Amino acid sequence: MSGLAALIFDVDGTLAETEEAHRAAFNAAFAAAGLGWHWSMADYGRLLTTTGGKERMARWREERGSGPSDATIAALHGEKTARYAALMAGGGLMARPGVLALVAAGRAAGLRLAVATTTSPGNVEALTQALWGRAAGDVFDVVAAGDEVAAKKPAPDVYALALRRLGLPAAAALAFEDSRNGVLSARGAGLRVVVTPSAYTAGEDFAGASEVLADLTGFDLTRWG
Ligand code: XBP
Ligand code: MG
Repeated sequence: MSGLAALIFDVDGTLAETEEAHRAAFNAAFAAAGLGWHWSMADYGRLLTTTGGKERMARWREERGSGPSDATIAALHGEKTARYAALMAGGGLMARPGVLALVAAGRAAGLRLAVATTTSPGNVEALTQALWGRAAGDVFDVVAAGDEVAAKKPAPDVYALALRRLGLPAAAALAFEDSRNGVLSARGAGLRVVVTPSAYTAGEDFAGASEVLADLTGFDLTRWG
């Protein structure tokens, strides 16, 4: 794997099936605020095409024709994030198959490891604690997350930021994604991307992906020089 120097992972849906925890946290925050909003799985599946929790709430407001201000949405999102962290800390979350082994294999092979995600740095921290029992900075060399970029996926910004922080050209890295928006983002930054569709993204169009796999079990890094 001479030319490959880094692996860049999406978080939600790729490292673990987290979207049901996100949905539960959103609904709990809505209920606590007495907002009268509730997202079913069908609602959430549709809304997920809008990346970012605040942006997703704003879309729901627009679709309903009225709702809370942007400032209230930001506060609700803070409440949702706290509830999500508590759910992660409660235990029970599993990495998707092959993820822990691939991260360990990448480390052993001397590759640098990064995250490029739409969710917040705090949620990445909660997830690495849940999956590895370690801080995000211990598991990953670089974390590029959420509102650090102006435009979220499918824009290439978050992958471009991860590459900048790694100090590597796109050709030296491989991205791992679960969604069409993620593929568009990674490809926009010039990266090759492997897709493992998740519960909510199965059936999406992954055109542009180098490979689409059921999961990362037995993923062979030596094929990706
Ligand atoms: C994940 C997202 C996120 C999460 C919620 O996209 O879109 O918005 O659903 O996280 P990706 P926040 O896997 O492509 O990064 O509420 O923290 O935004
Ligand atoms: Mg994802």
